[in-house]
Amino acid sequence: MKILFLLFAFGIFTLSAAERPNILFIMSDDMGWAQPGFNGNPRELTPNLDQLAKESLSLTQHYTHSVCAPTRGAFLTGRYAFRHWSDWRSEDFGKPSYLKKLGLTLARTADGEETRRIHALPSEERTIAEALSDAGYFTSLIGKWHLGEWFPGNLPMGQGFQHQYGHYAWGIDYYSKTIVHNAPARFAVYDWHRNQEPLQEEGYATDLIANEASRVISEQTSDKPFFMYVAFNAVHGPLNPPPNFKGNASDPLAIRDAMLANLDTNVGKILKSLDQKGLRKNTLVVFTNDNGPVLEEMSAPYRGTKNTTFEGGVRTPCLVRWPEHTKAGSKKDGLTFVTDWFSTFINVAGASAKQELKTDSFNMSPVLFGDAPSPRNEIIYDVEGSVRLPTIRSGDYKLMGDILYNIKLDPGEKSDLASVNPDLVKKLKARLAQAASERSPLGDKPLLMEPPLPYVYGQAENTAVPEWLKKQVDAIRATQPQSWAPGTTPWPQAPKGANASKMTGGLDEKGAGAPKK
Ligand SMILES: [Ca+2]
Repeated sequence: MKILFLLFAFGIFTLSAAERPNILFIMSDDMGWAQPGFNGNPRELTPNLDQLAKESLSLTQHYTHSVCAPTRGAFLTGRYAFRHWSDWRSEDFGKPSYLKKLGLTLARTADGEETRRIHALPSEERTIAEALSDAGYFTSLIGKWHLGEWFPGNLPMGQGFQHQYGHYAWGIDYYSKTIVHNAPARFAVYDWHRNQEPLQEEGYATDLIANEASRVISEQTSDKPFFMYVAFNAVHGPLNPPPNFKGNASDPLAIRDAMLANLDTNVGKILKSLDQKGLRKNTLVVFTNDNGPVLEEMSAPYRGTKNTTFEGGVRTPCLVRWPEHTKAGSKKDGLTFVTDWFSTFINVAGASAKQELKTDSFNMSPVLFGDAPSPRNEIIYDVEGSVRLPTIRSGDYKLMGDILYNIKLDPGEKSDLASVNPDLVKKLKARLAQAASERSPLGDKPLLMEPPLPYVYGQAENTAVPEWLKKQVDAIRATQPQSWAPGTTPWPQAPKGANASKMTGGLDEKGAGAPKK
């Protein structure tokens, strides 16, 4: 009684876990609209996701930005990527073709070595992990971060996550846990961590991410609700076949299918661990993906790929399950954007919506858990100053650069209506220009990654590199190309125009593969 009184007196009384839902947000990487069975893939690669779809509300117009980092920054802050410059990825600041678009050149250390300027989600941003942490949630990030890989304030535990597991940068070799390069340096860097310490583990990244999520779920106690953000690296490249792969190892499509099936198995594993803990009823589960696929056929019936703002690049599968709140097997087609989870999670968690920074987030609870229509009528995907085409959705229309589509009547984006709707084009361009004017200055970017080629990401982690890690990274670097033809790089050039950088089935990042024993 006395303790209760004290808790009330200090205003720190929190609702029990039984009254506020746990939140499990699972995001896959580079999965196309057409890849899961519940969106029509006939090859039965995703039985667990298909089962989840049967139990969930499915959002058919859920959108994200068109690449990894912008979507992740928008999700965590409830703010469009351009507001915090997350429309530029950290690695872009080590690539001359990207830097040129900002009027910058490669930076050099005091010793004259070319290196990367540090770019990350600013620590001044209020993340959903910080908001939910303040509201008494246990917060964990398991998987990919991609919002800064160097300074502690830009790493997950500097941005509100109490537990961290996985990798910081854009991708990971699923076996060796290295990233293939640290642009402008062309050699591999180790990128696998638990609670921001280098972690030596054998196994396949997708399996390990699910194991960690299941373990953390199994350790939850009933006095505290949890927010778990599981960001799978699958099905992003490199094309590393999972351990049980029995297909043709020289067929990239067979490997992609196997990676998807493995992702599905692992989503099933996490959902099962919720059930085993008796947490299904009181857990809000969201499954979505960060951006379109690398191959256009995986976007069907939509046009475009990752890196484009065609529907195939930005319309993502989205399942929402909260028993007794969402209707199993139902669909809703109102506009939703990845930023909306910010206000929605704050609402269901009873967290504070107060903050100084402007959000671009709608609380979708009345839409998801009731009959309200979506309050969202507009999505700003990219504005001037981004590396991609300025693009806005407004009602049924979408303006991409100078091209105008009616998405409702022409979801496949075949008929450019710009010439017959000059007034609307003018109005939407003015809206985009106004939004772009709200972009904060980029700043001088004086902070550099030093050394230019660390052994491991995380500045603090790289100051005391364990021997096993050095040995492992040196062995991989010895297998990497030591020289490059002039003008060529191991990474793609900055995208240009509406079609950006189309890929074919065989082209993708090459990983180091399983460590040789
Ligand atoms: Ca991605």
